[in-house]
Amino acid sequence: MRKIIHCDCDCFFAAVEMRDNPEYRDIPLAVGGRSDRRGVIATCNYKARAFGVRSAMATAYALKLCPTLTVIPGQMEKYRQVSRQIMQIYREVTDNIEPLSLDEAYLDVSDSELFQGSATRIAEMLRCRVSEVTGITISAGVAPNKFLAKVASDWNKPDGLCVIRPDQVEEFVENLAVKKLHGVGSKTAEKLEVMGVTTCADLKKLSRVHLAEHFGRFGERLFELSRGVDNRAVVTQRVRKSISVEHTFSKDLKTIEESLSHIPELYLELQRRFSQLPGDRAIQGIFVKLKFNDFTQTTIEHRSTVHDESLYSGLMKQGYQRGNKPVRLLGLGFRLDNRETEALQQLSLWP
Ligand code: TTP
Ligand code: MG
Ligand code: MG
Repeated sequence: MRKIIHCDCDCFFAAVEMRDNPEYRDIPLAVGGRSDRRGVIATCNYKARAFGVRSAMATAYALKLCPTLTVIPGQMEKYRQVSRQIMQIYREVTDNIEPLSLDEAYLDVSDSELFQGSATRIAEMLRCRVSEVTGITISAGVAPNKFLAKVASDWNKPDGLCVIRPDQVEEFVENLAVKKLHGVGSKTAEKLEVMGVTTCADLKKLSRVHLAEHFGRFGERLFELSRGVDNRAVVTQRVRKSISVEHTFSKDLKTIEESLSHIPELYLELQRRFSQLPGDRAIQGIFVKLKFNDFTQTTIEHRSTVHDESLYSGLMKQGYQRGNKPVRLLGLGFRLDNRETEALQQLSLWP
């Protein structure tokens, strides 16, 4: 049983600006691009959120929702520096850290002896330390796995803590909306809703087979997540899982023959990139990606430890049939076999 903490800063870019400029603290504030340049909001403080302003929203629209919103440009270098400072505080607790972005990280504290191994108290200590040292508040989630820790850190935001103990997992997950599940975007959520599924309790009623029929490989994942199961480890250094080459064509490719004719050049480039990977990497599969002119996309994979150009034609034909429309983007790739790399990494022999 793991003990995972997920930490995430509250309205990170805006929080740094509010810390450094007291006049911003009590007004709706956003960091983002200018409305007259079709800019978007990177983030905003919680005062602005009360008006409905959100990340990735057009600044012009945000100003409609909140006419008194102050929008300022970002200072990435400063945010990076604060981020480094925060990650350093996490590192005082454990080396088992997986940063996900500038403002968030997973920590695996399963083996920590701090506070007699209480992950809850470690999380509280981290929240205090970060706020004292950097003047930024973070929210933390404590749970037996990554997926739940991440959901939990969002639960009592801002400046909050949420702990999901192993004996609370079942009840917590049953009441959880499926759109909170890792990997479930708006499309999957809609599809599930049509199937009558909005909570994990609903999802749990569907069989493995049924889920696989509707969602392919992701069905298995849904089966597990809806039961609160997530066996992903905290990965300290990222290991490359795949390598690929993609090209968007200036004119859509109208026929399958036209798509097939681009395999040789893409394959050559893929091989070149593969040969530049550090170490001696084995492959465990190959894949083709197609994006059609309506921006739908599909990926076709084939498990294989060998690769040659001809294997890609078959995959591309299959992929093309799924859409049967002009193609705007083609990609070829290898799935890499990471077992050896991961073993080396555990021995710290990998760079
Ligand atoms: P988030 O952690 O997603 O958001 P946040 O920290 O601003 O707010 P919350 O309290 O909900 O965690 O992202 C961290 C930073 O990344 C955010 O401050 C700005 C940047 N960012 C963007 O630039 N564009 C985006 O669309 C998002 C989501 C974030
Ligand atoms: Mg954040
Ligand atoms: Mg974040």
